[in-house]
Amino acid sequence: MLKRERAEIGAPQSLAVTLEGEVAVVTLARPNKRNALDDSLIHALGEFFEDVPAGVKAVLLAGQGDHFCAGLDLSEVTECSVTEGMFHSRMWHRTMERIEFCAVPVVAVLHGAVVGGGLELAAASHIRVAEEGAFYALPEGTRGIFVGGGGSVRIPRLIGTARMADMMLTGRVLDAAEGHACGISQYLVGAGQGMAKGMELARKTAANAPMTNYAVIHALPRIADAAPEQGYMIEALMSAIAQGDDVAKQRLRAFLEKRGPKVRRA
Ligand code: 1HE
Repeated sequence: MLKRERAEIGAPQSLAVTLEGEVAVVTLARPNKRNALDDSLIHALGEFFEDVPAGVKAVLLAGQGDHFCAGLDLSEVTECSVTEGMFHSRMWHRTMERIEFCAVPVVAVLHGAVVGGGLELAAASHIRVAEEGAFYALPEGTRGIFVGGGGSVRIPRLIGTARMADMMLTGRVLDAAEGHACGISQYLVGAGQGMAKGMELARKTAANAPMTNYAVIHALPRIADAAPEQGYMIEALMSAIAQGDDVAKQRLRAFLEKRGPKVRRA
């Protein structure tokens, strides 16, 4: 198994990156600050996801210590002007878009606090695995601010606008089971099992045809946002492109020649 330290590929201390075969494990590494996202960490995430190292086919995103992420580093914005606040939010948007529209699937492992910008970060990932101790909140309401990392677009897609409004207006905290039931996580596992499950899923996605992963990451959310008649056209184009790829042809032939995997009951 190939395992390299991020130092070889260049990143600040608050972001640890190791390569495990075809999966890059990207870890928020400010446990003393509960992985609060300061500018340097947001930049580092943006740089990593803008240019995922060659050979990486999936990313596992996690947080060091007892929590996934405490959201925005509040110490950095207390003196912000309106203009600085605007640019700050747009800077977060760039990073979150690089994650959502990354070249490869991103699996986030959620444990402990997944709050504010931490939930925005989780929402920009493609698959979320939650451990049973995870909890979700949007304390922006109680802090006198608003989400600024794309959360108002992505979080309602997961849990609906009404639930998000409730979390922001009342400070409601969802536990892992509630978060799972309302669509934050696709997988719910026991305490300490998140990384193993996340790695298993990341490896599964890494084994897909690259064009299928590309279509799911780039075409699916855009089709979902499009008017149906445009969605059907984008789907037809994407479908024809994916089918035309050599990898798809080989996989289809393998199934017909009894060499490909069958779908099994869950
Ligand atoms: C922080 C941050 C932070 C912790 N910015 N420093 N996010 C929030 O409003 C969540 C604020 N954090 C918390 O509610 C709690 O820290 C936790 C529930 C996440 C964890 O509690 P706990 O008891 O494990 O840790 P702690 O003792 O509260 O915090 C440990 C240290 O981390 C402490 O610093 P220290 O120097 O006193 O040791 C905390 O001050 C520090 N810390 N969270 C800065 N967020 C793009 S817009 C996004 C908008 C938002 O994300 S708003 C939500 C912000």
